[in-house]
Amino acid sequence: MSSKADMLEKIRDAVIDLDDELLDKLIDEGLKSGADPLEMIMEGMNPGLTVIGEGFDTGKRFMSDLVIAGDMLNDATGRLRPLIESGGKPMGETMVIGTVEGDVHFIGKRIVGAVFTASGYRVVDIGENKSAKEFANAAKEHKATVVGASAILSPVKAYCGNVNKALVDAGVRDNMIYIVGGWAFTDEQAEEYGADAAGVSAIEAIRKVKMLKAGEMSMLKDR
Ligand code: B12
Repeated sequence: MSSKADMLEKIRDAVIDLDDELLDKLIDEGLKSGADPLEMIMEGMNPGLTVIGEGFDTGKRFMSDLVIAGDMLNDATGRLRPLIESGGKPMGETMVIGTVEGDVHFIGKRIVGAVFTASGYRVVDIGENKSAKEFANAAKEHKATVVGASAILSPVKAYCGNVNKALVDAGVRDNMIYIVGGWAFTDEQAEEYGADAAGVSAIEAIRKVKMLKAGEMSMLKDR
């Protein structure tokens, strides 16, 4: 394989062509050549998904393409996740993460979980289509210091406000960082929904949580 950029482009094209066998082969080759698993996902597969998503928006792609792309990505990221997670030294804190009510996307959320595992968190993934109460119950049960709500679809992003309210009502909101994220989530929306920060990628999520903990970013005051 000639270069990293070349490899990432081939991965992107395999996703665009919905060619799962080729994607598998490219992942093997990438791993053999020492490529970073997270980079293969974020800079290879993700740009391919954007092309598929845009095609779906403009009527050139169908629901079946989203389903196939989702299955392919689920398999590929399932293979890579253990490699991303490895090496994390447990530091005694728990993150609870889930996808909010009305939304079933989970691939990105699982990558966020893997990155937090790699940073030493015990990650409790409560699943998809979860109510605000389920987030609050899990946060309380597991004494979470970080709660992450994934909201990929635009119409469900406001539901993150319900999660914040449930965390406040359960009396656990003051002792944690509440971070929201997903496709095209903005910091302004995060603030409006009572979250301390928004992350549009797994890397941004862990970076912002570390900054909030270190006091390099301020927590939301009016929860
Ligand atoms: C695969 C896919 C699906 C699969 C999901 C498979 C699965 N189980 O996850 C299926 C087929 C089920 C699906 C269904 C639908 N989908 Co869809 N889907 C996609 C697609 C192609 C890829 C999503 C993905 O996995 N991306 C890869 C991961 C790695 O990226 P990510 O999800 O963005 O996650 C990263 C960040 O967002 C962030 N992040 C994610 N979660 C969290 C959480 C926290 C706490 C933080 C901090 C950060 C964070 O970090 C992640 C890693 O870096 C996207 C297009 C795209 N470009 O993303 C459309 C897309 C998300 N889908 C879309 C739509 C419209 C739908 C449907 C409504 C279609 C329909 N008409 O039925 C349904 C909704 C079903 C539902 N109720 O949820 C739209 C959303 C548009 C919008 N403005 O809301 C998109 C953008 C496509 C498009 N351009 O039109 N979809």
